[in-house]
Amino acid sequence: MRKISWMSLVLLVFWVSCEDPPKVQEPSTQPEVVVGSAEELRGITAKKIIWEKDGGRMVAIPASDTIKPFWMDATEVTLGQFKKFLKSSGYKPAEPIDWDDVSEGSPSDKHPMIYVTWHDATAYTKWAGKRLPTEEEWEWAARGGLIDKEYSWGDVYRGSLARNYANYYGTGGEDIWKKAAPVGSFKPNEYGLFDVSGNVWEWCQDWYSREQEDKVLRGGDWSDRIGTLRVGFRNNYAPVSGNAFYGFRCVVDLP
Ligand SMILES: [Ca+2]
Ligand SMILES: [Ca+2]
Repeated sequence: MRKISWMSLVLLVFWVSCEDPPKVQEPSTQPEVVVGSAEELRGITAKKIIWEKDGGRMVAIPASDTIKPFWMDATEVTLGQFKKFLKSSGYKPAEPIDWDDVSEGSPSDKHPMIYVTWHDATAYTKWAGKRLPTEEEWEWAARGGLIDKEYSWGDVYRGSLARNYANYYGTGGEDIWKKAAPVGSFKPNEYGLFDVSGNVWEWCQDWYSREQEDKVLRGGDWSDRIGTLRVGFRNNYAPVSGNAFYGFRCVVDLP
C-alpha cells in the first residue's frame, strides 16, 4: 500500500512538471511570417504577419460586399515605431512634436504614438509602404465579423466584458489604465485587432463631410465614456492638428 502511494506521488510530480508553461498573452505570441512588401502577401496562407519595414504585426481582414480583402495593423502605431520612422526618413512634422507632452500621455515606446496630425500619420504610412484605412474599412475591420452589434465585442456595455476589450474612462476588471495603455493590453476582436475600441482615436483617410475641413477619427479613447466607443461613432478633427487622444493604425492592400 505504501509502495503504491509512493509511486502515485512520483507520477503526480512527473505529471505536474510536464504541464505546459503558462501561456503568454497575445500579442506577444510571435507570428512567424515576416513580409517585406505587398507583393509578398500574394497567396500567403498566414493570417498574421510581421511587416518588415516598421516591425508591426498585421492581420488579414476578409472581404465585405463592398471592400476587397486587406491587411491591417493589429495595434495602434507605437511611439517606438514612430521614432524609428522619424529617424530613418528624416521627416519633419510641420509643427515640431513636443516630446514632453507625448511622454506624459504615452510614457513608453510600447504606448500609442499621440500628438500626430493626419499629415504626420499619412507620412508614416508612406514611409512604411502602407496607407490609412478608409472609414468604411476601419469599421468593417473593427466589427470583426459581428453583424449589427453596437461594439467591437458585441452588444454588452456593462460589467466586466467591455473592460476586457477596451481602455476607456476610469478603471475596472482588466482595465487598470487611467490614461493610455501600452498597445495590445486588452483582448483583440475576432479579426485579431487590439484596441480598435478605446485607448486612442485612429485617423482615417476620409474627409468628415463635404466641406472637407476635417478628417475622420474612429474608435474613442481612454478618457471617453463607453458610449463613444460604439463601433459606428464618428469623430472629426482638422488634419493639421493633433492631441493627446489621437493616434492611428495602417493598412496594406493586397497586390
Ligand atoms: Ca481606463
Ligand atoms: Ca484605438
